[in-house]
Amino acid sequence: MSQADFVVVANRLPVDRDDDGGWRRSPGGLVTALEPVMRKAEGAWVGWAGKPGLDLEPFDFEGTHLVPITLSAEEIQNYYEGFSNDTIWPLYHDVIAAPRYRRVWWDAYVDVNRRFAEASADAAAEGATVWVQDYQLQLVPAMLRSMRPDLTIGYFHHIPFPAYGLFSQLPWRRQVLEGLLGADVVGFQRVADAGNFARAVRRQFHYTTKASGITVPLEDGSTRNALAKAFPISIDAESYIELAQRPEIQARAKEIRESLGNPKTVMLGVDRLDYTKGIRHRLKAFGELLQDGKLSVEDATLVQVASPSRERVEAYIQLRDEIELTVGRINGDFDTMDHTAIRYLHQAFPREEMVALYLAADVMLVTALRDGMNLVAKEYVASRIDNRGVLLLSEFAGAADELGSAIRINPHDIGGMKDAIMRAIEMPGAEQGRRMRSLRRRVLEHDVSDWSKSFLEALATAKR
Ligand code: GDG
Repeated sequence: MSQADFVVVANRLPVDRDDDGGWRRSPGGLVTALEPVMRKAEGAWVGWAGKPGLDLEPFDFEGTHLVPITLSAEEIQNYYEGFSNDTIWPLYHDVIAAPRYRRVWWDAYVDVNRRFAEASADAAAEGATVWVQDYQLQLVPAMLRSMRPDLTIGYFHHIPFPAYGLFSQLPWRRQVLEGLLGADVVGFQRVADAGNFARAVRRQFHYTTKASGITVPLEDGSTRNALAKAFPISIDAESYIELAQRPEIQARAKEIRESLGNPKTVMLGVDRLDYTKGIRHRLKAFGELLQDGKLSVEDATLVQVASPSRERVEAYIQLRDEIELTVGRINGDFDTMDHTAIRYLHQAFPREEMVALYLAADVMLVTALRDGMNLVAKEYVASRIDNRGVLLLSEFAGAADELGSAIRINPHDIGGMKDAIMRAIEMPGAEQGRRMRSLRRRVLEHDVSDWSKSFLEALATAKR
């Protein structure tokens, strides 16, 4: 079997299977982020193909060697829906929902992580660089290091790393830290995440940390160095600019506004339907503004795209019910024959339509209660080639560290959020332009290729 000098390991392969058995490049944060890197490197990608029990041989797709990992229906339940999405996800997002600690889930997580590590060890050439992605695979770095000490191993954590007081709830906290410390570089979205990780390592193992370096003792009495540092992820900004410049997408943006009855202000939310995104808080603020008579449906419509996500995990089923009840109530109370308060779409759209929505929206609402980065904020900014529009951005999203010219909000403060929405709606064009230009400068200067470049450079340096 051919072996690659560069291997990405992620829970999912970067492709989805059509009903007719063909493959399509999949949408979503991580794939969007890594696609340009992979295209250049001609590397291999190890991941699950997205369907239970699917047992496939490795194959090539658009210049990448894909190595599918088979997961049984039970493993998906325990490793993915259970430990990854019902233990780690809520714990790492500040226990917005209660994490569930189940030993059968942990056992499956260990087994599946080992399978990913073995497949990666097989796919990697002598001395190769392996880049492990995200919280589903926290044990892979150490497993891989023990199988293949010749490899250079990076790990990037796309979601927050919580404060020690929360992290320490995890019954398997030591195993998880040991797993991550197997990497030469452990990358995080925010400086605070890297700090939380280093603190957890100090508290659990009493290892020395200095600047971003962690000294990890080895069995033979020597030490190695692991770097824990922030590498804020970004987007392929050029591709959003290109879409935003297309006349048919601009025409579609106009059409969207017309179909909403041409309200003075179109507000937009785009999220996976997830309790971390603060969708309920956003609806509450908007509903109260209508109730208070500060806004009417002729003034403002909120378009909320809530793309379906993790639909078999209980907390998500419940959240969907709550959101849909709230949307129904607000629309029932305030809609007229010609205008709606909230145009709610529990659907996924093509990227072209997303950019048309970004162009149609005067105000973009990113109200996450906790979010690693939030790429939607950056996509909105990149798409605004007209330098208009206002971004409301939660301070609990990683993007807030970079996008200082957004209107910053605390989504728990409903009163503050209402004021911020009114300020955004009323913001003069000149101020919108000033802020948007500065936001765009940041996103265009630091796009996803800079992100991967800086991570991979740090990795190369760390190994040397
Ligand atoms: C995780 C972290 C971190 C959404 N609906 C549709 C659609 N999307 C696209 C967006 C964006 C992506 O999905 C979502 O990325 P986010 O960053 O906003 O959030 P997560 O999915 O939670 O991603 C996050 C990210 O990883 C990367 O590190 O920023 O903090 O939680 O690109 O546009 N795309 C299309 N149709 C949809 O309906 N085409």
